[in-house]
Amino acid sequence: MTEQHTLNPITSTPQKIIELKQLDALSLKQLISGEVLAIRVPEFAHEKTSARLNHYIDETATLEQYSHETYENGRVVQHFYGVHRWGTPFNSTYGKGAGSDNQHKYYADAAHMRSVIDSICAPEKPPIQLLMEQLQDIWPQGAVTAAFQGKPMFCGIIRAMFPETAHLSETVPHVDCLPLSIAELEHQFSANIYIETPPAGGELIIWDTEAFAYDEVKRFEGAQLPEHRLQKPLRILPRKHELVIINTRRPHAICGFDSGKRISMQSFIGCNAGEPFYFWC
Ligand SMILES: O=C(O)CCC(=O)C(=O)O
Ligand SMILES: [Fe+2]
Repeated sequence: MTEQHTLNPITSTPQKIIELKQLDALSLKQLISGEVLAIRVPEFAHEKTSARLNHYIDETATLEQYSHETYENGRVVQHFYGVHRWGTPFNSTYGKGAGSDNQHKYYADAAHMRSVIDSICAPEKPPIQLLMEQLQDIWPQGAVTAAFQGKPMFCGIIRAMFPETAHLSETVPHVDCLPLSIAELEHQFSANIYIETPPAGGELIIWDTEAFAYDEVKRFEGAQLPEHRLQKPLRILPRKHELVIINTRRPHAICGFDSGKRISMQSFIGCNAGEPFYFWC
């Protein structure tokens, strides 16, 4: 991508990024309406849980490249933007038929990862599970593991970034949007719980522009996002153990860093009026 998206010093609009001790329904409504662009909950993950997960990721887990999909001439094209992953993401099934090996692997890995992550975090709950339970308490329709194809999906993939490749994400603002053919969602959010953060850098940038509609997501597939939608970047420097929720149909990007690691447990969260929040990744 070109220099034009290189991130400048950021103008801040503090009231659009809110920080809470605990999630509440009003803040979620503001996120859904677009009044608020990000919710931050510091100290969301238990210190011990982050330590246990980090230890396992260092010693045992096999990391792979996490790619981001675009569609070019109707074909799914996967790009590597410097994010590694532990766990199999749903976008690995895109462009593969029903019953494909990729689909079998996705659901098999989802079940496997659930039990591995549960046992690493025990006796605590995995942070993404804690989030789902809090939403069950505070949101009228609660929150569920998505099963858009009839089987429970994966929630809580591990995303890991390292100094050597982290910068690849910086100049490539992206939006994440589940294909309409899988489920029609009014809104798509992501929750990242940062279990390791670098000493400096690694900011999450979210642009203050309308969330992209389905037809806009389609129009800009495989292309640069339009410059006029990349005018007002807001910067979030994630803290260790913090939860950050954003609308992933707004352009966002991650800044590079020179040392340390940046690791989060992530899930997408789908939202339709009158329905529970749907978790998947
Ligand atoms: O790592 C982050 O801070 C954001 C990750 C991201 O792009 C997403 O959750 O959609
Ligand atoms: Fe994203």
